[in-house]
Amino acid sequence: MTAPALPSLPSGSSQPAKLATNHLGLTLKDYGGAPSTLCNGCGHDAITAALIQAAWEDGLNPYKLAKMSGIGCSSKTTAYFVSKAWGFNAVHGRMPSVATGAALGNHTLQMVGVSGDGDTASIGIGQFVHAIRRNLPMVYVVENNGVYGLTKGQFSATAEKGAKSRWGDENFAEGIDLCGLALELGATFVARSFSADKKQLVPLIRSALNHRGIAVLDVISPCVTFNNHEASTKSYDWGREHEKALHEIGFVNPWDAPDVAYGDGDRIEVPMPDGGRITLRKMSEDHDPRNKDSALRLVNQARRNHEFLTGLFYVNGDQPNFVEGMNLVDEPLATLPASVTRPPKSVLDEVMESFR
Ligand SMILES: Cc1ncc(C[n+]2csc(CCOP(=O)(O)OP(=O)(O)O)c2C)c(N)n1
Ligand code: SF4
Ligand SMILES: [Mg+2]
Repeated sequence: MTAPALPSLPSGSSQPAKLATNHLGLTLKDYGGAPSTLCNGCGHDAITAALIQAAWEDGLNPYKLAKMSGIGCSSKTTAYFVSKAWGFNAVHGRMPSVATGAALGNHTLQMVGVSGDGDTASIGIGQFVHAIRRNLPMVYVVENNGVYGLTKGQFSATAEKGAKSRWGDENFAEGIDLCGLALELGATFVARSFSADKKQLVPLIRSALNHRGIAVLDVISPCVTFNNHEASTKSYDWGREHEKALHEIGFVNPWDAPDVAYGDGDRIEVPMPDGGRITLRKMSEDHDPRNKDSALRLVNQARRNHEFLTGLFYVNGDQPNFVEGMNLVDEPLATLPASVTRPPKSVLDEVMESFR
């Protein structure tokens, strides 16, 4: 990915004056992308709508966004939002390595990765593990439908043991719980949501966008073509009947209206590094998302009880991210002149001499 010379943002003057604008003067439409080619009703498209809404509400600069993905129906999502942003569609399961390079090349970009359960938990699991271990500064969305949608609905590694396929065969292996895995690996932001729950998903994405390290968002996203039948635990019906939200979540940026109201009573506020804050109002559990032991207990309990628990499990905004740990210069490496990035032979000779 080459370093962007940032063009100025459109004035929005081509939009009718009545359309609402965010703090950059952009309308929701400015955050749109190419028309989706996914099946009608696919959960992934609802996540796209939530991503667009969150990016608009949060006033994300489209020219400062890098959308990263792998391969799968889910990985096509990055084409369907913020068309003015940068983007890279990597090899299957290899998005984290490309994102790592992009983060080092230009650490001023906001990185959003979109992957699938196959792309992440099957072929890409090694890459996922190291992106978390390094606290790569990115929002990592897994559009989790329990199957390889693009290749006709085989079970993925997140399908529960005993889950039935559309054709009636049974999954013999235990499924991987991506939130549990992320917590064990030290992820600094871990949440689960449901593609049909936009009210919860939008503030979760906004919170993730304002996190300084890796923000893992496991979003259950029904595949209407291959995994939306009666025996599925990743269908719309199952999700709607079983979803148990931990809390009512909101996100407030410094430029949001000061009178944004989130009800009182059992409310936690989590300040974010850039001055924004996450607001949480207790719903089903007494859980403080700054408490990792409690997060692990809840995720494990939900897994044991076959419950579909959603919300923000854990957040820790204090840990340095991968780029901070690298002690990079302030200017993006990608825009440094060759005279700085390629020292002349005389400098290399000096280095070699110092080893003699
Ligand atoms: C190296 C490699 N192996 C296998 C494939 C075939 N393939 C394409 S997408 C995919 C699975 C995608 O599943 P998932 O990430 O869950 O996305 P979904 O389509 O379900 O959204 C597979 C196995 C490939 N493209 N490249
Ligand atoms: S096959 Fe499944 S995952 Fe792929 S677009 Fe269709 S509904 Fe979505
Ligand atoms: Mg899938």
